[in-house]
Amino acid sequence: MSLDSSTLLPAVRAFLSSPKQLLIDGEWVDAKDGKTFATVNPSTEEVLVQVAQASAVDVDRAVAAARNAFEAPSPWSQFTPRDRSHLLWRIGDLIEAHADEFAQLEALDNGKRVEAARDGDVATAAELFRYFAGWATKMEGTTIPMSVPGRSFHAYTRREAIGVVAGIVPWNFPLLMACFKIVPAITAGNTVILKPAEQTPLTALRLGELLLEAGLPAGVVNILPGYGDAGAALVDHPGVDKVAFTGSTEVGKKIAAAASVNLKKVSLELGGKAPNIIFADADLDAAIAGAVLGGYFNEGQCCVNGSRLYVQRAVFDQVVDGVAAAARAITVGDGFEAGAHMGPLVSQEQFDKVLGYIRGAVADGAVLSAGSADPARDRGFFVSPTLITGVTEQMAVQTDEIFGPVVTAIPFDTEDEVVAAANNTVYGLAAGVWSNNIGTAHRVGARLRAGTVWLNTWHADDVTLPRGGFKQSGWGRELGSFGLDDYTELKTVIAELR
Ligand code: TXE
Repeated sequence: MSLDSSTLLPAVRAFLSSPKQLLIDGEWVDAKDGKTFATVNPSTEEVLVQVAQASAVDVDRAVAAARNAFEAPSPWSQFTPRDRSHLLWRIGDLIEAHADEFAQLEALDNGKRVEAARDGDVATAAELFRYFAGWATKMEGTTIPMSVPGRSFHAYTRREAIGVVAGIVPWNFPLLMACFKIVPAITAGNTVILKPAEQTPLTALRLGELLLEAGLPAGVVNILPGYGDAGAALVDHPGVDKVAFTGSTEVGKKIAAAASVNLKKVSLELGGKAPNIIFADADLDAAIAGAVLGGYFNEGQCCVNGSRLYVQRAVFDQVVDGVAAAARAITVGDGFEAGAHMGPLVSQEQFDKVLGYIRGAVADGAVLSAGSADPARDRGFFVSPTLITGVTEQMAVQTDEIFGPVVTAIPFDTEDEVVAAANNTVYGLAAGVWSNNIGTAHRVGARLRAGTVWLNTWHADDVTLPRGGFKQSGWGRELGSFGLDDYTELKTVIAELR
């Protein structure tokens, strides 16, 4: 089945044919200056729909709405933890009930396969609401003994909401990244202004409709589609208490610098260049399959993908042949196309960037063991899954985050040598080790400087697990029990018992 309008659910067609506006204070409104921008289907390069484009004045309106919604005696401030818990659960159910619709919108706007969106992004988004629904009633403090001779005290801690949170998200998992910011923030009682990526605003807007349908009070979540200038206006705004950002390390540094002016809280989930290490004693079939999944998942546009493959010399050729054969067997096609395994990259910009890196590697003398430096199709931003050998540690393809279906493979001899090479990067988001020797796997895993380490697996994940980066891959951790910490302030209360 390929894409024509009859493929689309009536609800998706209706959504696309209604105006796409900003969500501020529970109302759908145009941008103050009337500006809109086009969002494009990366499979066809056609404009899907025009979307209202937020600017700094809209940011002012949204921050005022979020502040009002936060401060007592607003309806949101009267929500008990149990009220928040029930609301979160209800939203999870609504997302699940509209899963096919979300999946089609994601396939249109981002390019990924409908099944991948439905079973991955959308299912996880629903689960995220349910997981955090449990935490809303469990944000407990502690009682702490004090020692002051001759006096008596009762001291305890409380975890309280920070206030107005700006969530700025990228385009690789549009709905899911929006939920990564919104869910822990509202679980803790904060209010939110979400800025979706300019490439993929649609599922966040549909989520906004469901949030209102579920009964979230006006102003608790505001949604401002727009470009980086709207994101920067949020970061600069004195009325924003915390910025939660996922995106490039380059923009993450700008955000950290700008937010330091009034010392907003900042959490950052940034780029990665994960090393995937295969020892000769590994289960090679599993390791090859893991290298393929780890390298090409989500069209390679995933910050924890294993883009640097290190293979012990004795099995290097065997692993390279296996990964190359699997890469060649991957067919590209639009997100609705039967039999296609991989969609296009998200945008012209990303397409040009990725092909540029492949061409650069070839010019530097590297070898394409699979894939191509040419577009995989005449139309749309399709890139063939590519495996590059003959690479040196100095080549740009080895040092930079490419964010496309590009994996490099380098042989190694010793454990010390490969650990040094794997850690020789500014990034530290994810890493992986394949070995049937339990000692090797855990020992090397402990030596790798990364926030997530997979042993004999890749992309195994759950909303219960914290994630985040060492080094220039970020600040803070998302999800799991740790995921709430970055959305709360810790207050210490000391009472003298007289
Ligand atoms: O990211 P940006 P881009 C990496 C990946 C990719 C590269 C560029 O390597 O090729 O970044 O992608 C908003 N103040 N990742 O250009 O610019 C922007 O509007 C505030 C890794 O799309 O970082 C969008 O909403 N906000 C990453 C969001 O930031 C600003 C996922 C991300 O955009 C801003 C995506 C500013 N000055 C890209 N400038 C990951 N960690 O998963 C832009 N934005």
